[in-house]
Amino acid sequence: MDWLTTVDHKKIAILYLVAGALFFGIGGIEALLIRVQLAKPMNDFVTAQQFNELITMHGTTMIFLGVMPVIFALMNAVIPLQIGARDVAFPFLNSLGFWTFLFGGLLLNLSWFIGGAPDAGWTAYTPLSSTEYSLTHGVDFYTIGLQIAGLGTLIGGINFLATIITMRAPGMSYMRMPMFTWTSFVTSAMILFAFPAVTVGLVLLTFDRILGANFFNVSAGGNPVLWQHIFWIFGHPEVYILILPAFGMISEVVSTFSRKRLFGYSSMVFATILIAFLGFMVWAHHMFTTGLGPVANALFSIATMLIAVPTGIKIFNWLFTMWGGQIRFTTPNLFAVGFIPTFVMGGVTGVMLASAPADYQYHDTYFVVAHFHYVIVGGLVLGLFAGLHYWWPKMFGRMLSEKLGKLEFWTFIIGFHMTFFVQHFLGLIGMQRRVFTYLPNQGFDLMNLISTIGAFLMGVGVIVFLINIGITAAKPRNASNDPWEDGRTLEWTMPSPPPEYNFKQIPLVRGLDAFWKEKMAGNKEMTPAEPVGSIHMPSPTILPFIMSVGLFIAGLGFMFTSDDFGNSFMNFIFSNYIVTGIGLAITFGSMLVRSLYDDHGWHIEPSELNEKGVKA
Ligand code: HEM
Ligand SMILES: [Cu+2]
Repeated sequence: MDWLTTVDHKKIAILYLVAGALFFGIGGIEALLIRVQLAKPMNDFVTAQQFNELITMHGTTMIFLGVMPVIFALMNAVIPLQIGARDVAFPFLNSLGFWTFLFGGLLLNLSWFIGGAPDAGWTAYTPLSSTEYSLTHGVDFYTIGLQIAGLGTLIGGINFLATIITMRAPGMSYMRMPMFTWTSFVTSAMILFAFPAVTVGLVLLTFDRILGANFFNVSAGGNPVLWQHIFWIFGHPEVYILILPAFGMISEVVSTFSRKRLFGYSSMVFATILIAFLGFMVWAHHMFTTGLGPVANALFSIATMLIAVPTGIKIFNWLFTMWGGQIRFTTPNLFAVGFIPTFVMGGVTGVMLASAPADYQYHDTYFVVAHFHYVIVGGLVLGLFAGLHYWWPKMFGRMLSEKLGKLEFWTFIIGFHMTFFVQHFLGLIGMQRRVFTYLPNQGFDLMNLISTIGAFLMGVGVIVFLINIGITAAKPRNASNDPWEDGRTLEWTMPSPPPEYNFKQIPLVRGLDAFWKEKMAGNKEMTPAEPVGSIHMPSPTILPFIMSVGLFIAGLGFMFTSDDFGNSFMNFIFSNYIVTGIGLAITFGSMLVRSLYDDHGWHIEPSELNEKGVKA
């Protein structure tokens, strides 16, 4: 029960992780079903409609519901510890962000059972996603589910911005912040600017579909290309929202396991900011073939290619960090080292796609599919595995098995390259993306089969990870404060898992890699910046959960307003917005309670400070 009411960032991290694992699993099964269908030509394992639903839900689930929460899980678990804070800036909002995210995701997946799954691709291009071509409620689930989930992401981003700006320990200037905190900070700023765009787009599409508006309807003066602009001005930054935290994780892991400080720290910070800026300037490279004209295409081409510069800076800095270091190939470091060449390959195909004339050839082929899987799976997912293995002992107090970790790494990365490497060539010889089957003897057969086998091998890698987690959970909780022994940042100064108040005394930061600096000075602990005193804690609350349930009900109610249920009572409550109203009343009611009822939290007194600890 306390999981529903918790406002502790460390427990919310675990909630995000569980939710992420759930959706990642669903998205993974969808991927395997897609690959089964494509394993041989003229296959009839699923129908064309089911195939469209599978690719749409796979893409949507993976990007919005699979990897985002795992990123948020690690941000929640690590950032307050890395900056020497007792919590995030707004613990209540932190929990609200999680629950809206979860209920949005559940709503989206409910579409499999009622109303039909979305089928217009994860980009939901109009007019394909209009009521004219998408007849089921699928796209309504998409617009409303993502709206609710996106609210959670936006809340989370704002919270991390406020946390990192205001809650750093004394002495931790911006240029002393660990790299993962930096990239999360920039990611949060990107969320703040990118998510409102998709919010607006989803509202417009919802209005078109449910209230009969005409924003994207050509016959009534609307414009479908408008949707593409709105989607990608969010969508391209979104891919950097995903990759930047992974860059941060790789930086931490590579420097820890090389026993060296990160090479070129300030250039890393600068490159991160530059990538974020350019990330907002290049969205139309997704639209070269829509007829923007040569001037726009050329400018967006060049802007896109420029991103390779700060990205290259990062790659070389990681290599120089390893150069001359005492490298240890632990599981996290294997994933980090495997990440580097894999991500570079994705970057190279990105620059190829950025060339507008070439893109006319590659666009909407498997080449694009290969590109974005190299960056998202080969980049982000490998980064997440590195980060999860690295911080697992801090989050749960137990070390994952290294043996199984290595097995998991090799099956996953071999499976990954088998799956996606051949897709470059499939694209170049003309296999289109998003087609549910293909004719035999076009040269597609063998490579598709290899791709499918590789996908199952990746699945094996994930299962080995789950087994590893299961076995580890049965072991005693005995990880030390600094289980990798070469920890450099503040999170390694405290017990694993940390007590619920994090720091008994807020530490004084005296340089970059604060803990390492103290170790080198011969100190075992940080110097405290304050005397031991009573610690103020926020109270647990069920309100965020209830607010999110309210939004969930309102969303469902709104979606079915014009349906005929063949039952006069059901028709009445839906078409008169009664269900919607009840849902909104629940949400606004809880907001009212929250505003009227003062809750000042509680205190942990110095005498209790040694007993309390979080239970993971
Ligand atoms: C040097 C860096 C990069 C460059 C130059 C680049 C360039 C491009 C271009 C030009 C396209 C459009 C291709 C087309 O539709 O014809 C594209 C698609 C895509 N890229 Fe990248 N990219 C880069 C990095 C990334 C990263 C870091 C990610 C994600 C973490 C990413 C994710 C995607 C996705 C998801 C698509 C496909 C979207 C869709 O149509 O469904 N890219 N990229
Ligand atoms: Cu892009």
